[in-house]
Amino acid sequence: MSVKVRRVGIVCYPTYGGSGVVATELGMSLAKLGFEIHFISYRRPARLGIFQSNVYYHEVPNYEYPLFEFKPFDTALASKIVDVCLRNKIELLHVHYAIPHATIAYLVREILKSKNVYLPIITTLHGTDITLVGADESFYPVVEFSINQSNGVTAVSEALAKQTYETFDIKKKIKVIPNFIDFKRFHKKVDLSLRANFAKDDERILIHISNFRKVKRIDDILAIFQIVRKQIPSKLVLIGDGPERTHLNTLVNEMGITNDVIFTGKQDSVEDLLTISDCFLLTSEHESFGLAALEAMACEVPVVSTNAGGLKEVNEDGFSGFTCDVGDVQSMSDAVLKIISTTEELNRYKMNAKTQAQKFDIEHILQEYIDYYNEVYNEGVV
Ligand code: GMT
Repeated sequence: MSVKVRRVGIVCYPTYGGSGVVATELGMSLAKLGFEIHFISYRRPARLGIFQSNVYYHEVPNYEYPLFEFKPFDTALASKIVDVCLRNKIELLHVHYAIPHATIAYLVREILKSKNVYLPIITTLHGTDITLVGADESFYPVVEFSINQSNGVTAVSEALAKQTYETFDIKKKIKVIPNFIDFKRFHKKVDLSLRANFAKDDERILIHISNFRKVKRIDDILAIFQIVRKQIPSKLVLIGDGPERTHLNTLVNEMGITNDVIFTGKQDSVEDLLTISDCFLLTSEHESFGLAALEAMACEVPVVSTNAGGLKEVNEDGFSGFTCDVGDVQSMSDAVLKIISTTEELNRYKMNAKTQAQKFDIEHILQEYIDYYNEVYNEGVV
């Protein structure tokens, strides 16, 4: 008789990165359906919010010892997962981002096997765990081995699955389950009073949200903005923070656009800021999915992005916005101008953006994860 999985352990990065967001939203949504969800991480995941029934959080201790110049975090994480799984009779472990989580999951499964406990593991690949970091020789053999050892493997886009097969010798079938959006949270708000804080009535608002790493090519966003603002009065809102922030501040000063570029820092309610925006920019060199673009589209904000990785699957070229080659600042500027030049066109793209986002409604995608959990669990039952 086939078992329906109910108790799930979820391991993720707790920071603002997209993989942690996906893992947290997934777990919280499953909990609302009656699943018992145990998050295991070194810090409370950013989107976990207030108490919710069926959701538990287990923190990995940060063990100090003078000998440890580099703390053996992986060992502490594995030990914590073993403990949580045994105490709570976890039926399936779902880890997000392969490094080091797929490797830790494999170790945990083998430890439990030695105690005659069955624990299948699913690894979800998110992007740079394959494209940037995973492919680096410092990690390559371990990442390849660990992916192959997982009972189930998912990727957040077709492009990422393809790239994983191209980069590693993968023996497993990778199931593509795209990232999703919860329209209960991400939708256009009615109250637009916030807008006056950023722009005048006759100005358009361009927006970008990320963790400000080089891979996002935010210099290109500034270059696009420089071209656009010469033709249409606009403001650029940059949400987030990260290693590029200081460089971007300097660049904005040098370009003489300080008064028109607003750095808000990290924000929790990005949906409020998206609601008042007219075009979302995502100029990344690599982007396995582009969750931030999907969040923008759900709030009726058209997207101008590169065509890197999975972005073409998320942002339909010519419909919800436009996709252009990486670094092609002129084409991306033309695309923005096409979208924002008249209110009529802008409104059409806004509606299209929402329609496109509806393809990724959590209501459909959640069931794909549930079915896959059950399939993977029952495959390994002897
Ligand atoms: O960007 C990363 O380095 C890792 C990861 C994260 O944790 O934010 O981002 C990736 O996962 C997101 C969620 O699946 C995707 O929406 C992002 O496109 C992807 N980032 C890249 O591929 C650069």
